[in-house]
Amino acid sequence: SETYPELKRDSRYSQLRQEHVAYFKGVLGSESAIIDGVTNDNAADDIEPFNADWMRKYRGHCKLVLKPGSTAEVSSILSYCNKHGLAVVPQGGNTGLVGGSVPVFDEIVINMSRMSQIIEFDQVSGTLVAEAGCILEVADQFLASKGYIFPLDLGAKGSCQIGGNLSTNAGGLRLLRYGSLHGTVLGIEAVLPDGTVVDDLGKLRKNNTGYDLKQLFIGAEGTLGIITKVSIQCPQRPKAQNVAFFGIESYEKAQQAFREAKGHLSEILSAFELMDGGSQELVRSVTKNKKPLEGDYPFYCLVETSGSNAEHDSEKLSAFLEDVMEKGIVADGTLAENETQIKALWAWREGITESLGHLGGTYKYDVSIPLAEMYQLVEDTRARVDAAGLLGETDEHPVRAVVGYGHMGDSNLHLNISTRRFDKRVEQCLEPFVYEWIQERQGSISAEHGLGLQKKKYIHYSRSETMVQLMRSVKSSFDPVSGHQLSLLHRYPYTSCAEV
Ligand code: FAD
Ligand code: 2HG
Ligand code: ZN
Repeated sequence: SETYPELKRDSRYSQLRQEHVAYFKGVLGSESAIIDGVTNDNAADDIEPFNADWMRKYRGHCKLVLKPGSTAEVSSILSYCNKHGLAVVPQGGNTGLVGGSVPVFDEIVINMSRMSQIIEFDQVSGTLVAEAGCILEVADQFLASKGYIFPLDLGAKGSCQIGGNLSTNAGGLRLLRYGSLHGTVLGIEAVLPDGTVVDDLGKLRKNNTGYDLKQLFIGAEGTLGIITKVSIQCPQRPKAQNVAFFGIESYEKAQQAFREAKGHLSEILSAFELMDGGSQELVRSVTKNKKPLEGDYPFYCLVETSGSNAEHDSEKLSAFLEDVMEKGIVADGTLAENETQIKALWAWREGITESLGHLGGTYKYDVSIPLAEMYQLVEDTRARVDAAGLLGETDEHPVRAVVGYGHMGDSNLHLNISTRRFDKRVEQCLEPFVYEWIQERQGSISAEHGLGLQKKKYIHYSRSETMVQLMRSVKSSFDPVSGHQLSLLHRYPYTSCAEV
């Protein structure tokens, strides 16, 4: 492939032939469930969106997209691919940010968008069962009509699917409040590489009978099987939500504000997000929206509360704001007074990824580092890129800005290097520098986005050889054929044809 000259297609994987396509057409029945570029040269344009990722950074060359409509169809497809040595890549909403959701070479895309039904909901316990292709926002709107909320929220909610969310173990904006999917997911149904259906779609909160194997699929990025159904515990939708937005003079003070927020707001605190001045300036330059605060600050925090009494929560939030301003921790702040203002404030945080997407290419590092040192990574990276002569305001500099933001409440930083165009010199300046920096501090090179193609080869910066070997053996038990023969670990399901 010209896209990845450093990677080689593993020749043990078969090339797609007409007879394979004929089999899949028989399984799927409906014309709209298959995009066939193998026997039809005119399908290239229709296939393109399935080959390119959200950032336009990763691109495959698949010629066949299959959209199964049932677990039985997923099972027939995988079992046939396994027998015939055909490589596949599972795809949800294709909003992943690490190059995991698109092919590398000519893997068949198994797109889950047709499996989007809500299957059942229990009004008393709050248990939702849905197909994996259900869009996160659709699930959440359904739950809103019942007085419940999906325990995960993120900027891509309008496109990402719950099966994709589980597969990346997405964290998002309210992990602080609702915890990780490892805690809220009650059960899954999945199909293994050989077509075996794993029925672990339990609805029990407690079940200590042996290993909790469903946990392995959460965050597996499709390497162990395709998730087809999900059962998840949903909390009551909070009756009241309030949001405050602060301008802060230093990172030190942002940490103090976080401590104070926990003290003042305790059980109603539902998000504490950090944005640096650079990230907010980029959002402003794209959206042209009026900034929430008059002045410019090096840091901003967004604090959200979710509770059952708007007046009581708002009093608490105002008292908190007053206190931190009096103590000189926060330089300026504003409180949203209604739903529209809440949305407008959140847009300054949720809209960063999309705004950066309009400006060119972004190199993204999604990392966990102990809070005290978290922002130092942004400063050190900026200094390095600058020293290499890559950062500047004019077109000959590939890098426009080095910014940081993220889920401060979870010690999860998003370091983003916004470029005018993707440029290998920038990548070489950043990698392995960033990964080494994180390793020195025992951080994680993937806090919530996964490894994908981007970080597959860097796993050792965050995991010991023993851990990687254990992961290999798990992969081999779920996928004896490709797991064993190719020792593939990450990103590639059972049968991706990239040799790494
Ligand atoms: P895809 O991108 O299609 O796939 C992701 C991975 O899962 C791939 O490896 C794919 O092969 C695999 N996969 C997909 N579906 C299945 C399935 N049914 N079975 C097995 N494997 C499957 N992530 C966060 O953690 N927190 C955030 O706050 C956040 N915000 C985002 C904001 C924006 C604007 C964007 C574009 C992305 C954001 N992301 C965030 C990244 C992304 O991980 C999530 O959007 C989401 O979890 C991916 O879901 P998806 O359905 O798009 O999956
Ligand atoms: C977020 O928190 C997402 O907004 C995306 O995880 C982060 O674009 C990014 O780097
Ligand atoms: Zn995030």
